Amino acid sequence: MASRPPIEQRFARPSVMGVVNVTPDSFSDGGVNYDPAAAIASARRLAAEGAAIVDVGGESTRPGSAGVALDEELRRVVPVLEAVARELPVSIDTAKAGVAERALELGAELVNDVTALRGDPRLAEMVAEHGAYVCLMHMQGEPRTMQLNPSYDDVVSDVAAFLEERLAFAVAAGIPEDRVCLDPGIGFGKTVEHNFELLRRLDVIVSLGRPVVIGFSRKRSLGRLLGDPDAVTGPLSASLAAAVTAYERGATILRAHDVKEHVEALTVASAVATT
Ligand code: HH2
Repeated sequence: MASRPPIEQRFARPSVMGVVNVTPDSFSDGGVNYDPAAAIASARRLAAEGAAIVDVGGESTRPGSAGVALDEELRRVVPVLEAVARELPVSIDTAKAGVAERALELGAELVNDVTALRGDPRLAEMVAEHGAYVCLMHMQGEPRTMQLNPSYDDVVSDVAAFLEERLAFAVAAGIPEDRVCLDPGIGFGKTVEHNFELLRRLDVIVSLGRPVVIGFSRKRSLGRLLGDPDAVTGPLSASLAAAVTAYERGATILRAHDVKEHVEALTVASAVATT
């Protein structure tokens, strides 16, 4: 098992996780990084702009998407990982053990699994064997159908109970607790109100004792809150406000597409918090 510091030491609060979607169909970027050369250049740019880690993904999880086969996901991400995973801090956004294994062999240090180790029975073991960091994210349902009728008794306590259970599952599978971070999964089986309630009461998720990741960047709830009921994305201005308020409520890692602007906004917010 690789020796690594606890994730809270590895990623200071706040840290920005830059997004590189090597996909033709992500909701947020219209396929700009589907070409490997473009994805490699983007990863390097995001790191230079101050991303603490670059999250490389080969499968869109936007509402309505059906997923991709293992071979296709590998075909998309491997050339990018080969070029950058030993040069930059990299996470792999995947639910497949076969993709995670290749990424970890190529130098990725974190597995970002939107299924919180429920999607592939081999993934927990893979993370444990490699001593990798892992992000466990909450999602109600699956991407294809998750936005049809999201419902909770109380979204914050339901998500907290889920994350607590998945953390216990990860630890039982041999993943040290100090390698795990948790994410309430903004936009994954949630209405606009659910997403904002999760931010409003983020302290409940933070009190689980693990670093919290928030990915509000460009998400449709931002565009819908601003008055467009059919929005499929949200603007940068709103993404920055969501990231800063998440940070102020205790989030550690902010997952974002526009890294430079997020680093600048969070630098100001953290100067206020610590001086
Ligand atoms: N959001 C997306 C994908 N992965 N991972 C975590 N931990 N948290 C998130 O909020 C999250 C995530 C969706 O955003 P994006 O990658 O831009 O889009 P797509 O899934 O369409 O590629």
